[in-house]
Amino acid sequence: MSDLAGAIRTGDRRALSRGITLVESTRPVDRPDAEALLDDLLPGTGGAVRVGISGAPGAGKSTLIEALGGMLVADGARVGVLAVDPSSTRSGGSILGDRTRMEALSRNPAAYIRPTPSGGTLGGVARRTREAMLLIEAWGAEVVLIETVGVGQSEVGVAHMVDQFVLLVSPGGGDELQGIKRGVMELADVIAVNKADGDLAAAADRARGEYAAAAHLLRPRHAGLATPVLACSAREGDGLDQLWAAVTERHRALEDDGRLGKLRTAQAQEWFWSEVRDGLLSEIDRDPAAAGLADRLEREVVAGTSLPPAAAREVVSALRERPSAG
Ligand SMILES: Nc1nc2c(ncn2[C@@H]2O[C@H](COP(=O)(O)OP(=O)(O)O)[C@@H](O)[C@H]2O)c(=O)[nH]1
Ligand SMILES: [Mg+2]
Repeated sequence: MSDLAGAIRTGDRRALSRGITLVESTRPVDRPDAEALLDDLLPGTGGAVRVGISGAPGAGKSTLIEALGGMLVADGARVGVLAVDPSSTRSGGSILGDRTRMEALSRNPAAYIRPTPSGGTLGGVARRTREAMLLIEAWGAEVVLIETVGVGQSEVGVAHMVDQFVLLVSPGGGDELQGIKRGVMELADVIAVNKADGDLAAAADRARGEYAAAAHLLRPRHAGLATPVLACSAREGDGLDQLWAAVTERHRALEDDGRLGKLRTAQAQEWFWSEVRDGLLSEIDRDPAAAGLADRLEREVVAGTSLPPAAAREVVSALRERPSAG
């Protein structure tokens, strides 16, 4: 593992790929090696600006990442990209689409692009993404961009592992605004209305005003830091430097007043407890008696014949009392 760690530290992209494949492995036999690798690389992590890019399918996230990533590597930065797409395991199509969309960026030796497979538990996805992010930092990335589809809980999970969360929206006008959940807007550090080009330029400008008015009424993610609402065109490359300036300005402000450190500490704490919860749940899954009991009690809860607290206590007791726990 130390050879692999060394190669990753020197900036070897193939070694990085091998490392991420190892930490993504769901085979229990790979876990000790994965953890040894992470331990080895840990001192070299934490140095990147971690940015989540969220938004509905089609908003232009991949196009934005290709353009923004290209801009950053041209400025001399090393950039890692993780694409968390819950649909990717089903169709395979969207990742293929992203690959071609990010073709120029993926050929650049200063960039590393990796689709993060979904499947398994949400906690599992989060763990793989966080660990991949750490490896990418050890590889030397100054910026990590995480693309997530704005459906379900994946974006909330990603918001809890990044420093800056960018919500990308399309210029659809009022209907669009109503479709975006207030909770998601509250997670955003920066809101960008994309496709501000050609026929859509006027609509994008209108939408920008509407989002700005809506954002004004929400609690900002960080007290005292209002949420900027910008317009951009990922296709034309317009407004991307303003977008990046807004992200880095906020990042620096949080770093300077100590809130970035606190945010990352809170994220590590939260990650720890989610691993504890996942670990306990998988203990239940692995113990046939406990798993059977849990299934039966769940049915009773559904049928209304048992109350959840008592049923849960029974499962925990069964786990505690099994012979192997001795
Ligand atoms: N006009 C215009 N179209 C864009 C822009 N950005 C992305 N698109 C188009 O929107 C579609 C979805 O883009 P994609 O990046 O795959 O969106 P994602 O699903 O959010 O990753 C594609 O057809 C893009 O060419 C933009 O800035 N302007
Ligand atoms: Mg995409």
